[in-house]
Amino acid sequence: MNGIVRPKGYNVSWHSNPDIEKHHFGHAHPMKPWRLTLAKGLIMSYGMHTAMDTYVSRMATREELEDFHSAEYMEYLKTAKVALPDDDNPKEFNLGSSDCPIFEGLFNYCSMYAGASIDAARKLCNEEADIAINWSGGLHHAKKAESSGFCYVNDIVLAILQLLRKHPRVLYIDIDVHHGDGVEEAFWSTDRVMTLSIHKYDGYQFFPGTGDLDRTGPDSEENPGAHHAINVPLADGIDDEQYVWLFKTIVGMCVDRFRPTAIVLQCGADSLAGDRLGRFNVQVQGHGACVAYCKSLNIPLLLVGGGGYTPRNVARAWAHETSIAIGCDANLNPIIPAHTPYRSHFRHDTIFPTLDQILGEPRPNKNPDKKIREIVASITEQLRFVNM
Ligand code: TV7
Ligand code: CA
Ligand code: ZN
Repeated sequence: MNGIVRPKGYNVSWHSNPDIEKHHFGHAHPMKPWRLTLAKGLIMSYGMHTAMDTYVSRMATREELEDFHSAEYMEYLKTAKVALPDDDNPKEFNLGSSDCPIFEGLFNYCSMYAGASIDAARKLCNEEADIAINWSGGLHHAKKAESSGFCYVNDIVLAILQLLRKHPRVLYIDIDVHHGDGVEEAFWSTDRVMTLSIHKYDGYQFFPGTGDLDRTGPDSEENPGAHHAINVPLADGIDDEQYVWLFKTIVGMCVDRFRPTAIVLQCGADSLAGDRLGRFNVQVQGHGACVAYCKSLNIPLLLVGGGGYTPRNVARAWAHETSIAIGCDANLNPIIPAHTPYRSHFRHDTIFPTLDQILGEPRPNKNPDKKIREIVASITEQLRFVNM
């Protein structure tokens, strides 16, 4: 068929649950769990599932959720009554805003995507997988006792806590267009997790408004977390060439200095060109090159999803990245198989839609090369203080 062969001596585990995809945030809300159905359809129509260990994920238990979240917040999340969002009366724990509405089945939705990330992390811990994938996870804004930016439970923090049971050092990398503030905050005071987020930053307006270059960790040198937060603030329109160069350069330096024994990569697809909320001009190729680079490091790797608000592009990116994980990307026919479910969603002005060609007006690039080099210089300086 498409030359999908299970890689020898290399295991990729894929964690998903069709029940997650059925939840709705509300009519106009940009977060559409249904994009996962579209991605899964693409992955399966290429036959990629035959090259992975596939698991239908279970719900995280209350105890597991409370490894990070407060019991009061989890109780409220479980019992909150569905109501129309009201921004003027933000409820307890920031629940019930238009960003974080209380919808039907909310607690089950959260438990399921968290369960999938926890399971995926455990596969890496017991060495049953070299790469573990949960495209329904990556919800990086959730705090200990607060929902934020479409995120209620922080599955990434929960997965990293699992990894830390076995791994001395975990590198967290976040290529979502938004700043990974929840994960950064959770591990702010430890030197066992280094967090690196690349994001759009304009000082105040673009959500969540944090992630400036000089936010590198606690100010006190006595605090082990000092220098272990890395932020790459960018302007609109960054292209593949700049983005991939930055990614490889900075991740390469982090790995050299920090020597992580596990890596978690949040693959938020809202950094792609044409995203409804994003501002960048990254292509499926460039986004995927970040995944390929992490794989090439030969360190246990957890891939999670995240943002992504133009569903056909999200599905393309995550299907392409699944093919990179199992190593069949070079043999894949770029033309989307005729039997792909919802194939018409991928068709625009072409009869034969492809996996890599995404639709989206290029945005003017506001990132001068000089600025990109200055960011690298600043992070090089920061990493001199990290000595493992
Ligand atoms: C990880 N941007 C999450 C990214 C979270 C971004 C925001 C919206 C938005 C919400 C809607 C909606 C929207 C077209 C876009 C300050 C506000 C401004 C709500 C209208 N349309 C991730 C969160 C961000 C909800 N929030 O990183 C219902 O855009 O900027 C804000 C906050 C207050 C609330 N209003 C937006 O990608 C998964 N929200 C339509 C309907
Ligand atoms: Ca990011
Ligand atoms: Zn995002």
